[in-house]
Amino acid sequence: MTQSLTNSILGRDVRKVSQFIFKIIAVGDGTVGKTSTVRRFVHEQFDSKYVKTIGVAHAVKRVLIDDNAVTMTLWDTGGQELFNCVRPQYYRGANGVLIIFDVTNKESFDHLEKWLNELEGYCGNIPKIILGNKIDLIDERVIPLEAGEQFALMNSVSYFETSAKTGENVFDVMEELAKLILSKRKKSRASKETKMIRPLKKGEFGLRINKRKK
Ligand code: G3D
Ligand code: MG
Repeated sequence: MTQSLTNSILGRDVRKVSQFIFKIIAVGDGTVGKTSTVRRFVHEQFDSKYVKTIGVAHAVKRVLIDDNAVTMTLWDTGGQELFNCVRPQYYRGANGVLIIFDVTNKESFDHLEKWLNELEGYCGNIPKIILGNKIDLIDERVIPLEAGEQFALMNSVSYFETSAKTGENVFDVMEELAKLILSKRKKSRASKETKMIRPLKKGEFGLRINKRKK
């Protein structure tokens, strides 16, 4: 389970805890709830009256996942989704992404394809999760759960529904994304280590391999 690092690291042998830093970004149309989702996760609050930041801002949350201390840096566009000039800086080095739409806004759902394509172009195949946000607005919902699930399935991406307002599922989503990134990191580390194992060649590292006398 994901827990706040400061609370749960106490009493553990810190040397046994692996350290990771992940850059997480959120993409999606304006007003779908990117800033609110990040704020809910990082600050555990929802505030509809906050002052919108300008430019790319980021917040940090440290969590413990099994024996891995993960520093999640969550980037926010600060409402500049339409400005192409900030995009490359935003996408650069991202390890995982939340693709968010608003279940009460059909257009934001129809644009998921565009966000997936843009991501592929900037980041390649990085761990990603699609989020249908604002599920607390039950009467205004226009995209049913099944439509979100089907789109995600067709694109081989996990799907969650959230409410940044009530906090429903927000921590579960972040935990899932961190786990996906961790498992990708560990796989790539393991494959690098495997590549390092090979028979020594004659003379390598000053090693003398004597030929057998016949
Ligand atoms: P963005 O960063 O994707 O542009 P914001 O979206 O996080 O700024 O949210 C846009 C508006 O949607 C805000 O309303 C915010 O309060 C609201 N919102 C975000 N998430 C939810 C949610 O889960 N449920 C509900 N009911 N509202 C949500 P205002 O009025 O401040 O513009
Ligand atoms: Mg925003």
